[in-house]
Amino acid sequence: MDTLDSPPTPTTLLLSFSQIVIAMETWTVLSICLVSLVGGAYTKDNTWGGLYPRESVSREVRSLDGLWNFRLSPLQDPDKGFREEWYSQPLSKTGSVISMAVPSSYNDVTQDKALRDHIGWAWYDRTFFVPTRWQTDKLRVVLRLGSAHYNSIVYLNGLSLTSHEGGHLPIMAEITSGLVYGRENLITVAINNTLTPETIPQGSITYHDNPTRYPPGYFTQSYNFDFTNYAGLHRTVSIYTTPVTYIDDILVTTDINGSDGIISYNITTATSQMGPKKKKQSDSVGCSIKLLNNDGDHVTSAMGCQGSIMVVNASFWWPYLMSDNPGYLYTLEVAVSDDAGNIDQYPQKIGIRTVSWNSTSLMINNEPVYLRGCGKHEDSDIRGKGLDYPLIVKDFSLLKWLGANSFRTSHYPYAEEIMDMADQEGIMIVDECPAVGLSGFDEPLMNKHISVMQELVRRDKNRPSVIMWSVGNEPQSNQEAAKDYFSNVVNATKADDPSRPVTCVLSYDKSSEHAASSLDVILVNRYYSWYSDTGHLEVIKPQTITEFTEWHKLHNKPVMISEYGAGSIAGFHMDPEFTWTEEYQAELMIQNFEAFDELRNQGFFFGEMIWNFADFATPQEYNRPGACMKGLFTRARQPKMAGHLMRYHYWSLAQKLNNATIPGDARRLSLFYKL
Ligand code: BDP
Repeated sequence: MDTLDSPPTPTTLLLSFSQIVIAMETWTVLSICLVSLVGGAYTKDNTWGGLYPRESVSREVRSLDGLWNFRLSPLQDPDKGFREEWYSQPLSKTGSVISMAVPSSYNDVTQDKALRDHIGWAWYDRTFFVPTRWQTDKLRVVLRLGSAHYNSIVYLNGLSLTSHEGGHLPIMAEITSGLVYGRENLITVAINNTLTPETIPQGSITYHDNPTRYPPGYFTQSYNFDFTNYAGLHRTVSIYTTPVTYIDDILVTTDINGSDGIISYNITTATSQMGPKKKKQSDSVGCSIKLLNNDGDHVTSAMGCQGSIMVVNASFWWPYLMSDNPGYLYTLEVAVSDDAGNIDQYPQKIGIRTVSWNSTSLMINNEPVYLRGCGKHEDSDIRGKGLDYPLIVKDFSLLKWLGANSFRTSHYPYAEEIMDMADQEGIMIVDECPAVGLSGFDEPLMNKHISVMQELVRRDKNRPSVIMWSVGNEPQSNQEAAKDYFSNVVNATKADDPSRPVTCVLSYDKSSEHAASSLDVILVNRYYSWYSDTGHLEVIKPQTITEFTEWHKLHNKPVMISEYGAGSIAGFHMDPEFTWTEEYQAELMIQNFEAFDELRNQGFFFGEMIWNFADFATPQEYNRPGACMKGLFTRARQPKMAGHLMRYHYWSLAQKLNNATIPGDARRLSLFYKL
């Protein structure tokens, strides 16, 4: 939802009406400046493709990651930065700044409680150099922020460039004509973490105006999810070049026929209206593609901006432990040229595989799959939700150690660098949008929800790891309005991508649930013996078997459990097991495993995902010690008893269903668990 010509919605947050008017006026002034800067040619650019910045013979990428300058807007004067035009000069000239790591959440990197708990605007800036060569070579330049949570306004050299609503998805804008070449340029980003009933996800601000109990102007934020609402420039920021005529987007779908693969592609090209004109611009653009295998050897080539190619005896993309060579990726080297001599090239990774489903199963390459996975979070010490390469490697190493073959990007889209790993390691992804715990299903919310799904599909559509879209987690879909709402969101998503099943993770009882009928497959979260019948592990088996069998009977669709689990404090032990001990968590899992075995034997149950992969940060509250403790691993990624147990369980399933060999140490561990 990048916009260049509409008022930035974030300024409405936490502002009184008069403040909104001031903010809108500021925007109008900025828009006028912006248009005059580019001679009126600054067009709305919200139709960009989902291509991640990658280098090629025609593209250069420069990272703007590192230490930026940072300051907060005062809680009681949220629009101070706009009023004083902090973006019009280096932030350090507007007041005192601190260094802030990018990418990272800003909350946990200092000792400052006010920063950790901030609600409202935070400001970042830095300078970067752009070579004159880019101008002489007549290149188009694009700025891309992997994500900024939640609302953001981006300024370049003191002028408003673009705004974006929603974290977890990229923000892009062409900056060719706004740059000063051969000199330092200034980028400023204002970010607001306020959630309201109109944002996705939703939250609310409460003004406590009782002067006998609260200080003047006191307000708090709450939201309908348990993870910390971390904020900041969470992912990588970069600028990159393309020629003036460039590859805007590439859509790849694949099919299989016996041992052959079929790759269908559609290349969208565009010519920059802001960029420097190079000789005569032309409408006639030619495309060619070259397919390379994962050793980089040439497989086949074709001409044309759309078409299909056949790969004889293809190496298919298979999930981890379903093949000796899981996650096989080809590279589709796409080239476009116009008759003014511009040539653009982009290397697009692809996997050849199909996803299909019927009333009982989900299939990859026509083989039924059983999902062995976890719900996860982007969450770690110090960094919060900031992208962190060591953590990515560690998490995939642990997933494979577990014998897991999948995870859900609960409860928002994860970084593209994480998705790259999933593609290459053969880890199947249920790709979820940030609609967690939604309620109040009105049309404006629905339209926003549909746009978020469009952004997500645009970003992740070519990823073989993505086997399903999830339009949300635990909406209040017992409300009748949820029926039409979800049918519209699901249908819009299917219109964008008919090749994958669309789901929503449900929590209400099937009798009061209104979203299920529009979904392709049913995913349900259930916490038997934790949130209900606490302490009574003996009820898990009958309750789980009865309930999931009924879901299938009612909807005649494949069903899986997308969350179950118990909190445990690492190192807290009791025998017999007791809530919050490692033993209780492990025993609860064993009871669930027995129920899942029985459900799987009935033929419609296609997966289990425990909640959660690792303990993760939550707001301050009396029922959680600073974290949701349902992890198989601690937040520092060390296994609890539950982690070892899950390793044995998932590898045993992989042996039974995929003929995998259980690692020796995992087998020995089973002795501890009465298995
Ligand atoms: C589920 C939510 C998940 C929570 C979990 C819990 O989907 O985000 O973390 O409950 O309470 O309902 O641990």
